[in-house]
Amino acid sequence: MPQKKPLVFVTRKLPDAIETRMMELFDTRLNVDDAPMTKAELIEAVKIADVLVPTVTDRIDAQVLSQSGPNLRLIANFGAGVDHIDLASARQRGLTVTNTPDVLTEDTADMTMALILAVPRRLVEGERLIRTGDWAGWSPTWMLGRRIWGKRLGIVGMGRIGQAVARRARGFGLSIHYHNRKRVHPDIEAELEATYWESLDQMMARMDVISIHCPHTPATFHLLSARRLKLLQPHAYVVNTARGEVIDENALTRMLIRKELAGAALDVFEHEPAINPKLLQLDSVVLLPHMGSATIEGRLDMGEKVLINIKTFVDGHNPPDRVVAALL
Ligand code: 8YV
Repeated sequence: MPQKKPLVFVTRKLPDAIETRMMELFDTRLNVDDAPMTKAELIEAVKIADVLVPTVTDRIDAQVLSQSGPNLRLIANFGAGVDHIDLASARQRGLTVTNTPDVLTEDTADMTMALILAVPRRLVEGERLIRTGDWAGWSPTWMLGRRIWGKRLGIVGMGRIGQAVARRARGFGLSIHYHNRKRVHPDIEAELEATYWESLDQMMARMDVISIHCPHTPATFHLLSARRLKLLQPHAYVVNTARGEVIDENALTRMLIRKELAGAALDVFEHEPAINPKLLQLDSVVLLPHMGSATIEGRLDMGEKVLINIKTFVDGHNPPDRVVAALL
């Protein structure tokens, strides 16, 4: 007798190639219209699904999980960050949770590097001037930015993405400093000529650019609090391609308005897709709509990882990218 295929619910539109393979392998419910699912729709899905494939836009909280049916055993997240999933509840309910690490490291690091360059060199401001027809011609003292070469970059969170950013940044003449829960291996420190700061406060006070690369967890919520942001020097820049919740967005905005900071480049926000409207008025910020890992290649690789995680799990093996591992 052929085995019944597992029922897989995909919450958002994924690349066609991934969806097609998903349809071949599993009894799959797609969301081809790509409308974000409401809480009620998520609850309906977890009631009957064997596997849920959410993304960063789905809040899989304790309330949603409390309604899950007896079949739900795997949450195969499309994305590396899992802060939108209540992992404690998932663990309690004996669920396995997987994610898609590694494959978005280089793309996210590229975008971070672009942002590290964009604000000090006033890239977007300059482009806007051209489009509005406000460029009257070159002048030696007009549109001056700040030099990157020779400055200090403070990386908060020296995991895969932090290290990939450090490698790029060295090519641009930045010296690498970092704060991490754990000091990285001496070989990596040596390769990157990186200086470790056990005290984030101490590092913040000395850097020219701060870039965030830690996950959002209860421990890192508002890690860059109003108090910590005040430690930054007025010529410093803040870059965030990790999670908005790691920075107190309102405190950052206030400091930018008062010119207590030179600028910020943000790809993520505390209440996405809502943004503090005051940020939109500022020339000293570059704002992107959470597109750090948004490449066609990256999305296909992420989808492949999701497929492998589901397939290995339903075949009775440990999926490779376990964030929460239920005892099999
Ligand atoms: C993804 C991300 O686009 O993977 C992550 O954690 O932040 C993004 O790069 C998104 O999460 C997909 O769910």
